[in-house]
Amino acid sequence: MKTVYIAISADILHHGHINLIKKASEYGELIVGILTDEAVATFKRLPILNFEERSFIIENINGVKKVVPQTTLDYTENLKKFKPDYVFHGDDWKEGIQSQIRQNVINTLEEWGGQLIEIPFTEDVSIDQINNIIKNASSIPDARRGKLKQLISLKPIVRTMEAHNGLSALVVDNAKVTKDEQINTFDAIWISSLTDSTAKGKPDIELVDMTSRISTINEIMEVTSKPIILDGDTGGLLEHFVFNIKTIERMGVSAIIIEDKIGLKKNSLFGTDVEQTQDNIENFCEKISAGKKALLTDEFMIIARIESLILKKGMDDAIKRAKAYINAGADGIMIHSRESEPDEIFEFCDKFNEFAPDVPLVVVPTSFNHVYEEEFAKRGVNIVIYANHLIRSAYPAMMNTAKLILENERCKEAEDQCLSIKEILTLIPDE
Ligand code: SPV
Ligand code: MG
Repeated sequence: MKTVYIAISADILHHGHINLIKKASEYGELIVGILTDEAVATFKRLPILNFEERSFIIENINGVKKVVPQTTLDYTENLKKFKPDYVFHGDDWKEGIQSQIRQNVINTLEEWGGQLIEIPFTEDVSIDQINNIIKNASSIPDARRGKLKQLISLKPIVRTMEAHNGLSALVVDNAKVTKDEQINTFDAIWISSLTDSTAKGKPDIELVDMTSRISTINEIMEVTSKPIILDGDTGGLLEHFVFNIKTIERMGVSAIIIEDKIGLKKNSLFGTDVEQTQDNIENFCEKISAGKKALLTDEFMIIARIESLILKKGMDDAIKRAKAYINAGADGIMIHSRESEPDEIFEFCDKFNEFAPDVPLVVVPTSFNHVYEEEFAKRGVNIVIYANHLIRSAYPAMMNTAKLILENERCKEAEDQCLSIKEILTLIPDE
């Protein structure tokens, strides 16, 4: 009896898959590689059904002999293990991101004389349309809120980018780069106090009030489906925090990060150049505990942000606070630094892993910007936040265009810097 192998994620099942299974099973005993939850989350998007559910469906389809996990998009590991005589796939992977995966299949099969059989792609299935329906459905609050916790459990690191209005949020939601057989996208959206304030022409001193911040969150939620992490500044007065946090949770935000400062808050990247006061441990723990008590779901996360390194209070203080904040109920810790080298952040990570390896850890590498995500992930960081990069790149581009027009006293010279009129008219679809 010959053996046949196919690999699918099986999260959305359509007649194209059944067609493939039917044809493949005619050639021998069919083994179906099901992409693991980690693989689907890394290479596609968060799975709707988990691995066990997807496997159960597939192993009960006529013609399937057995299902096995496939941990990456690449088939090589499983092919070497099962040495199938045939691999089946639709003929739609000759170009684009999957072409290298296809080549690896051909090369591996050659080792024992196996064969790749490609069947015509089922034309009348629109995966884009199905994905759009899922995207819209997953933007509602109850579907969106839990996504951050899910991503933390499934991805080596949750890649998060700031947004400060609808347009920048669309960039975060839609930016996509194909690289080394995988598609890189952002996983989550950071609503930064710095960029939300800057976009309104205001300083980052908790001057932009909660009503205004909620309006920014709404604007961003209307056009995106990715999970949202809110920069909650100091959280304000405890008495206000417990109300605000309920509103944010109800809206479908996934997490709030509050920093252990009091008084007039200034941006952390000023460090000790300006006067900033750290809250005492007891007070801040009380705020965390009160916040946790006010919540209605266990999906929403309160992440405590430690400012000890920013304020030059030392590593021991940072570690002491991390322990206390976790004991008070914090669902995660953000450690911040404004050093250009990551040494103190790495030292914190190492120490943190000794007592809280399972508590999500967040970093914001604005100043230690040369560190790759992979390095952070290896050190146990779960979320990396690019906290201000869209607005910082937009401003010089706008200023440059403004100056070109002033210099030339007409707008022709600025044209090359701009989106074409056709592009801006079609950038936002009207339905
Ligand atoms: C923000 O983005 O507003 C932050 C991060 O709080 S930082 O600016 O680095 O303090
Ligand atoms: Mg901030």
